[in-house]
Amino acid sequence: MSKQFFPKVGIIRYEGADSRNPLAFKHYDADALVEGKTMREHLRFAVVYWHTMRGTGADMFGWGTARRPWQTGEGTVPQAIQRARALFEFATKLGAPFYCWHDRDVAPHGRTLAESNKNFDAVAKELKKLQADSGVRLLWGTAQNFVHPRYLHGAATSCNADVFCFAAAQVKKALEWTHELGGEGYVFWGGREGYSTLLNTDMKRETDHLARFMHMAVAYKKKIGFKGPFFIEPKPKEPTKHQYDSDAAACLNFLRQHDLLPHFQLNIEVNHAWLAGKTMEHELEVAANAGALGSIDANMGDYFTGWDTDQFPTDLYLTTQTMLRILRHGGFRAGGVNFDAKVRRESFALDDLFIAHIAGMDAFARGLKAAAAIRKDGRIDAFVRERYRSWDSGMGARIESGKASFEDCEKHALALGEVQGLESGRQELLESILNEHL
Ligand code: XUL
Ligand code: CO
Repeated sequence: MSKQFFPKVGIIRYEGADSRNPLAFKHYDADALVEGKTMREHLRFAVVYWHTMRGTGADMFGWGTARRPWQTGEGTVPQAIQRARALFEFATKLGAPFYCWHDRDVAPHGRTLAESNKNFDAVAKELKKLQADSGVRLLWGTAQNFVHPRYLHGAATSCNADVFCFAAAQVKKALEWTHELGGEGYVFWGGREGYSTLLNTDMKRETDHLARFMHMAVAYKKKIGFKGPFFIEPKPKEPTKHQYDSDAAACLNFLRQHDLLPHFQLNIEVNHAWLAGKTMEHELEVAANAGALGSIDANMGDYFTGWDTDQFPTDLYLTTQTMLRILRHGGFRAGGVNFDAKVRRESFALDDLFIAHIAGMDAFARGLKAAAAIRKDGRIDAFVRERYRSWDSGMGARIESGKASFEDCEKHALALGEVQGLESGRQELLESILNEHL
């Protein structure tokens, strides 16, 4: 075996709820069955290249605090290959079946597009070997169209058409490698696709360009034979003030308006939902109801810091509500639970990377088990069914089937005199039933 980056950490094993070993799973038992599928199949965990391999803990006020044994700066291709080996050692020891990348996480920016492409090719070839040796697969790839200064006004929505071409070229290349590496899907996160002031912005033109860009991507995907879904990742702000893909509903509206919906699903991220003033379960439900529930970026924000802190998801209410929605809608197909999360600046030790992922995986395993137990218990589902029973027959059924008019409703209401028998919504009862399973 080549050089190890985590020599003090072995394969992380399931030891059960009584274990006090920080480097063991207490709840994630990959082969255990839940609703007839293994936890591994349900959760489809993925490790991200950007935070886990390239994050240093730097913030707007201070330098990085973590020193990693692989190189973290922009670096060279040989250093990027070392970093790739570190990622695969990490994912293998953790038992994560998938990973995700941006093109520029994998390989350094070159001075020109041609040089960047060459760097990417060199490292991606190594990724292919590492995938084959380890069995770790690519959940999704994406193009990093937001770090380089050329994207300061946006990428696909830039006021400058040349910038659009650079962004298109990057997505083209990233799609080719996603396809070559057997990626399950491909993500678009419009990091700079938005604006800071309408005084300098032609919003109609920018969003039309974004739609044109997506249609080009669909055409290219077909051309190269990539079969996985495209995912759009909503986020309302940060870095821009108004991002066009602001939440699930805005994304779906954009996709429908531009005849793109058949080609796209959504990648819902917890912290982005919160920035949009929505819960994760709300965003999942909106996506699922449009047949567009694709994948999730698992993290969470901080209730008091109103920004994208990308913390590891350790909140059991969050993971339970998330897994309830996901189970209800039939589970992931091409998507999975991708840890778009970073260790705190203060958690700079190397083994914190393992501990944080274990905490997130255990929290999701508990959420999965609790969600399955709540479904088996059946009281919450039965309550919801009962709550809408007036729609199952009589006037309700006539309205649902489109057979009733306003005049019919008026006649019905006049005959009733007043609504009788409104029932309690019983939120507290339902919350306490959920708590019984935590
Ligand atoms: C940024 C974010 C991205 C996307 C991929 O907030 O979530 O890392 O997941 O570009
Ligand atoms: Co994300």
